[in-house]
Amino acid sequence: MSSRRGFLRNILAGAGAFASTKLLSAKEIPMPGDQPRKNPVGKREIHQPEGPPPPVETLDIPNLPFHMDGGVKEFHLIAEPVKRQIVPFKMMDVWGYNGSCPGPTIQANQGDRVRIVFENHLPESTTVHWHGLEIPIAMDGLPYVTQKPVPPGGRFVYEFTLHQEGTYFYHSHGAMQEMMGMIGMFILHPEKPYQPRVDHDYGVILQEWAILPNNTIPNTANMEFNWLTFNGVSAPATTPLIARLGSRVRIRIVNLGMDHHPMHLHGNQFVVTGTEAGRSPESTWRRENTVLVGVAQARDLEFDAKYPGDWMLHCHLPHHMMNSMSDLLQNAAVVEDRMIMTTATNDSQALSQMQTLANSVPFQHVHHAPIAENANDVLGFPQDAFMDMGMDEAVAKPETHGLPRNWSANMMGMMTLVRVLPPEKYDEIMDLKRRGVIDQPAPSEHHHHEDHDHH
Ligand SMILES: [Cu+2]
Repeated sequence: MSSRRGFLRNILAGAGAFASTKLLSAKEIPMPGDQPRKNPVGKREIHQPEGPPPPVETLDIPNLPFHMDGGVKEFHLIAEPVKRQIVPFKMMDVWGYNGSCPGPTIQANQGDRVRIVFENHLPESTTVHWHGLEIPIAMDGLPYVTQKPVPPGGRFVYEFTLHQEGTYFYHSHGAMQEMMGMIGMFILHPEKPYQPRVDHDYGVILQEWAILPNNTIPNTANMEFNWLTFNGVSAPATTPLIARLGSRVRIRIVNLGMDHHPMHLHGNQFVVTGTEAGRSPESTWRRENTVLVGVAQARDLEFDAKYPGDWMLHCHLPHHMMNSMSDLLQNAAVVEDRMIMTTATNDSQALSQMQTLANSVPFQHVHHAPIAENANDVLGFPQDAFMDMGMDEAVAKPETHGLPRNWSANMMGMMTLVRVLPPEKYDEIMDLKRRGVIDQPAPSEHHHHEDHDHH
């Protein structure tokens, strides 16, 4: 397999000129909650026993704005096709709501009367189902049974009173539309604040996609998922969850896909304080560090952030800790001993494809993870050496400020970091966020190869 190492080297060394593209907007999203924050996040006292609970942050996903119409909170929700960049080198054509996939997060309070004016900008009929909400049957969003499907260009007004609290979600009730991405979080803040109070409240939606190489449209009937996302992006494009040292953190995780995900947090124990049915009694809380989030379920985790560090939060299924390499595995030299079906390509076609990819994304060198001289003589090589591709610059944002060089190289699929930061470092990142500054990591110690640059 003499071509293997050369192929690998070409992939990994092919660092194109760095294009300073801003891939994901890191700007702060205005919160729809009624209660404005009394203090800027960075100045908030640690672990306040009193005061309004923080709003939920679904990183990489906006909130759905509302306005008051008399006593009713009115939201406008539009189903439509969406382009979603999963990682710097992969774009998806999916369906979602209001330009976002997953759809924007709806936040309301227990006791609110809400009206969701829904418009369908899809080329086919759809409805919206409110998962777990106890509402009148006419509002349930089940096509033909509780309402007529909303035709393309049509609209339907959902209106109901929210008497529950907890982590819920909305989604299309068409199975294939679900797999095209049509889900969003629906947070119901409790009338009586949960105890103990948390300082950070994050939301994460788990999804999976089957996208063939050279394609951008998910195959919604396929069972081989090659892209696994948190809030519509895969690591290393996932935005780290920032927590101030000494704070209490809640993470709400929702799963809508074909697989269950054992979600694991490094270095900390948490308790599961809620499910898709709302808050659980404290007597049921037990210490865990891995929680299985089944399809259609929600799990709220809480823990005290008492250990400083960048702790990984990830799905522990190995195949969900990868980004699709099938796009890259079209080279017979790499593929011949693996059961991976690909389109027919010869070595030079595959290499030129790889070069295009390498030139479009500032992959970094992997000199930090060297391979043995005799690597090609070892059966099974390459495994992770094939996968590690750093792209710190391409995914840089305020929340990645200060991470070690090449942190992104081993981040793939359903992974993110929970960064428990001492107050000064925490404040620094909050300040970068407020000012909308995209932090650029320190330049690599290694030079970039220029010989494969654009011509
Ligand atoms: Cu998983």
